[in-house]
Amino acid sequence: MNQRLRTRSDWLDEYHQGVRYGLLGNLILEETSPFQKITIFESKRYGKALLLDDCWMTAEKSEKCYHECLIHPALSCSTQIDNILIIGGGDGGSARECLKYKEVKSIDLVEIDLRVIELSKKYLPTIGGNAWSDSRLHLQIKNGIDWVKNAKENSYDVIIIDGADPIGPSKELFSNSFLTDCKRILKRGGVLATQSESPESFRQIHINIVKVLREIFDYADPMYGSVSIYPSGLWSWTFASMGKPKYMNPKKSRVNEISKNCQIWSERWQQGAFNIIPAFIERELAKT
Ligand code: SPD
Repeated sequence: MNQRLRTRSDWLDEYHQGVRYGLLGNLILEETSPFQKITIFESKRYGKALLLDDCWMTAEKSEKCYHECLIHPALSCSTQIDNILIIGGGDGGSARECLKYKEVKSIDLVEIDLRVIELSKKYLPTIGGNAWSDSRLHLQIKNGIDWVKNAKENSYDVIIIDGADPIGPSKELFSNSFLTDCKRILKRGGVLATQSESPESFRQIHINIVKVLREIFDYADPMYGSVSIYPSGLWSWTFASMGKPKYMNPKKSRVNEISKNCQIWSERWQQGAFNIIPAFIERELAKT
């Protein structure tokens, strides 16, 4: 029998600008929370996966390509890493990566949608792993925009923004006002890290967020890597800091502490990932 035809009905696709990005597998669950549509899908290639509003968020066997890249340039480089704020990140992967560092004393994980946490714990338990039971992790089921607005000045050493694409509840996470509040609550010497979409399939959004961060912070630079389940496969994370580009120089002791436990991230990988900025993006960012 023709294998391609036989399995056709089991494809789940994210549609974006006339292109579809799909995985073969079985639908496990679909529900609508007060905030968004949530889907759990068991894919043959990458294991169980989470989609929000029909967009791929994470999958058991590809999540490290995303979470390691978002977390380690910030945590290996920030002056201190005692107090961390994660906005979003309800699947637990970002918290798990932060908790690899003994220096981390406390993480506030502010997730707007409790169902994302509940379903991630139930269907994707390997992504959060031991983070869910680590006493350093404090779950706050709240709106991240309000949390940042109300937080005291200089309250966090590192801020991680692990949101979805800028539609639905994540739209504000790309705004000037939210990111200005983030700067206010970030300690000097600290690093802000955000997922910043694809320079190919979300080109203008990508350019805009780097420009906005450069207006607010003294330094902001995008870093590039591959997340095969996301539109185009080419993804970016952007890091920002004051005084100097703190995120460029990992501390040796922290590199030694975590690098054996990483699949993608290493000091060498990080250096290359900042340097592979596409030429047209560099030119766009240079324009005022
Ligand atoms: N297009 C997908 C962008 C999603 C970024 N966040 C994923 C959440 C993983 N913790």
